[in-house]
Amino acid sequence: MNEQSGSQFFHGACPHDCPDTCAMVYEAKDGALVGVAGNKEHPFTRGGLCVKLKDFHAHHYNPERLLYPLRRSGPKGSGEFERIGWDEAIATIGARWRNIIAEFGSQAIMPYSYLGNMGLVQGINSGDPFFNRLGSTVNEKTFCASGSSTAWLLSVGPTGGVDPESFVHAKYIVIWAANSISTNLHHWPFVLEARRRGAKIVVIDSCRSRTAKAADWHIAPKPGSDGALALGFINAIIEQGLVDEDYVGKHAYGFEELKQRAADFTPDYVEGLTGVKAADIKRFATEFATIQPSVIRIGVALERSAGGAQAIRAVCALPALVGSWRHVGGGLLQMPLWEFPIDWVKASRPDWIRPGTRVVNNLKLGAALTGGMPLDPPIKSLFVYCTNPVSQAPETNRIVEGLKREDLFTVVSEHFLTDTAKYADIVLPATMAGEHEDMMWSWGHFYLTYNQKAIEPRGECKPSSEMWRLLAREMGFDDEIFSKTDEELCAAYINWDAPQLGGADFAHLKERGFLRINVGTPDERAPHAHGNFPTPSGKVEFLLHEAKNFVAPPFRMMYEAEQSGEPIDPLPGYAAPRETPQTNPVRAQLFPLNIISPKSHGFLNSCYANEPHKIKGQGEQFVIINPGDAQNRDIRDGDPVRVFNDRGDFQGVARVSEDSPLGVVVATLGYWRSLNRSDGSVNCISSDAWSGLGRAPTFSDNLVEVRRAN
Ligand SMILES: Nc1nc2c(c(=O)[nH]1)N[C@H]1C(S)=C(S)[C@@H](COP(=O)(O)OP(=O)(O)OC[C@H]3O[C@@H](n4cnc5c(=O)[nH]c(N)nc54)[C@H](O)[C@@H]3O)O[C@H]1N2
Ligand SMILES: Nc1nc2c(c(=O)[nH]1)N[C@H]1C(S)=C(S)[C@@H](COP(=O)(O)OP(=O)(O)OC[C@H]3O[C@@H](n4cnc5c(=O)[nH]c(N)nc54)[C@H](O)[C@@H]3O)O[C@H]1N2
Ligand code: SF4
Ligand SMILES: [Mo]
Repeated sequence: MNEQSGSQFFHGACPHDCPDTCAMVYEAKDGALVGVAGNKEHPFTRGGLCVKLKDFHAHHYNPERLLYPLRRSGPKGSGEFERIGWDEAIATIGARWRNIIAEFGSQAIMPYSYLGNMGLVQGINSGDPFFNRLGSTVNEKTFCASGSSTAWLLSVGPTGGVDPESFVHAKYIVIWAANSISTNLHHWPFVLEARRRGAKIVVIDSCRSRTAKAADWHIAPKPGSDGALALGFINAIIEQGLVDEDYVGKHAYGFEELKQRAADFTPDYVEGLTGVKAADIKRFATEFATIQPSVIRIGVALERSAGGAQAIRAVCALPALVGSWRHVGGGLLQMPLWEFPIDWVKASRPDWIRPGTRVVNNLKLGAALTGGMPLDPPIKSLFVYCTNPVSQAPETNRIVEGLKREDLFTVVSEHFLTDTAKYADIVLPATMAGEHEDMMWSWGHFYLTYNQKAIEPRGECKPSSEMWRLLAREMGFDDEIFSKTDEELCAAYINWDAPQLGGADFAHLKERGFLRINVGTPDERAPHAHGNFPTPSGKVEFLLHEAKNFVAPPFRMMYEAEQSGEPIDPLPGYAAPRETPQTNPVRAQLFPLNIISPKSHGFLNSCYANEPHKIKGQGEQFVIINPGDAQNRDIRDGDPVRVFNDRGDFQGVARVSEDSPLGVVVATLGYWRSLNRSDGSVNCISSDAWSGLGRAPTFSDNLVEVRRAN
């Protein structure tokens, strides 16, 4: 904290589920948060904040913010609540839970959380110790990156891969199913710096995103066809004699088997599956192999179809085949998180889970609440924190149906009365980042970031940590973790003795606000120049032995990989999407268009999507449709349209544009259904089916029809 002109300055860390995890500086004056800026000293985020967070201080004072605990006073979903005190709220929850436990057992209670706050102390897994101690159902969290993480761990092991800062050294940069300019903004300058030094930028995206428009080459495969495309690249690399045989011989396992698998995926055959021209497949193979260092940034959207993670396994083979890993800036970037010295066991207490406790996945919430899966006992209480499933989870209409159940006791901890919180019986007001202490890891760079409390909480908001302490006391838990201060928790969840910290301590982090973990500098890091893959064979594994499906940490429960799944394909491969005109012509007669629902530029998932100035910047819910598809349906630019399938519908405004290829519509994510034209948003049409590996979502694997709305 520094003082200057009556202001005090504090270290901040953006709490959101964003790979950038910006280091911020809070400015407080007379006890109020009056400003926020990026921390200029941070080598990755370099002082800039995105459009979503640039007025983050004002977000704390949003007039709609929840400031007091509430109890429902009208029908579920009506939004009618009365103010109560914390004591009463906690006592009410305790009384209801004791009754539920007596009648149904503790597994009738289910927590439900996600990365609305990524902090170790206040975020996604902050409630794990409490709920594991309680004996509740375990909530498996696979909204994002579980497919790519599973593929990554199977192929290359828990390595951080290429440092995103090392991209400046690359000469051929492939951004595959990521819209970096919107979703990974602070990585983009490193990509542009590489271009200044002569690099070519290739974006592989099913629509013409902002990032695709800024690239040197946009390759547009049909949604969910990426596995075929990657196998086509492998085929073309092998057939054109571009394999780095020395590297493959020494550091890859299963080349002959992969070669056989890829043999069928000739460029002509792949053109038919993906829509990408055979000549382009060959050209990409040549450029990727010969313009070194070549590097691939794997976007999360790559996993969002039936064959998502299988496709990522194929992508993971590419840099090894051509020896990209030999070079600084060459190879692959999924997420650096794997090298962070975090003590997930302390942070989540998996050892407290009673043997045989059931697991319910985030994506199946609708089914779980409405009898769509066998659950004995049924879920009688749901505790939602750091997530907004009515906007973000698939099969939303079923979730709403479940949340309306009179016998379900729902508690939601929130900043706002979201589309989910509206259905709560008890609402608990949570602090925002300027009001509490926290420790952030990152899935987009190699820095730990520390967030100081800059001001007292507004109203009666409390940090998650304090909420768990109060609930623990109510339920009679006196374990040590429930009496630690936030500062003690921040310190306890990091392995300070780990070599990645190079002797740095918490005091050092608190002083500077961020800390680079010790993984080699961006100008010298080439982690797999000589192999050293942290896999069972020590090599890149194209071929696996007896591998079982599993859900990768950290997103399952932040600590443990479940290995008990079904056997999987030992090789990377192409698993076709479930819902396309080619793979499901019967369904496509009713619903002929593929929809993709990427992130909105102006919202962070559903955060900020209730703020009028943010909605103004982002525009109301729109549906991008190709002129050919629009014409067939008599839809003109600006027309209100209804998008639907048998799972539900939502309305938006048509944007007729070539940015969507023929047969594909794009509607970005995050809009609140209560603020949309109709009571619906894009996840009303999304399937809750898992991708084949890692139980990832299939948001890019859905057929819909679009009609003009009146
Ligand atoms: N502005 C903003 N930034 C964010 C977020 C946000 O909501 N808003 N959310 C954060 C979170 S939680 C995450 S996970 C990341 C995600 O960030 P990204 O990985 O960038 O994910 P998306 O924006 O969903 O999709 C990226 C691109 O993939 C394309 N795409 C979709 N399906 C397919 C497909 O099957 N194949 C191919 N090749 N392309 C496809 C989309 O058209 C889109 O342009 O962003 C984070 N950053
Ligand atoms: N169709 C479609 N659906 C998708 C995706 C997609 O691309 N397409 N992307 C998926 C992905 S990648 C993700 S990560 C998920 C994200 O889904 P969510 O994690 O549900 O995303 P958010 O909208 O950020 O929800 C966070 C909520 O937590 C609240 N919150 C923030 N901080 C705190 C806190 O400290 N305490 C408490 N109690 N609450 C807090 C916010 O107010 C907000 O309402 O969505 C998934 N859904
Ligand atoms: S949302 Fe991402 S880019 Fe924006 S401030 Fe937070 S970490 Fe930085
Ligand atoms: Mo995500």
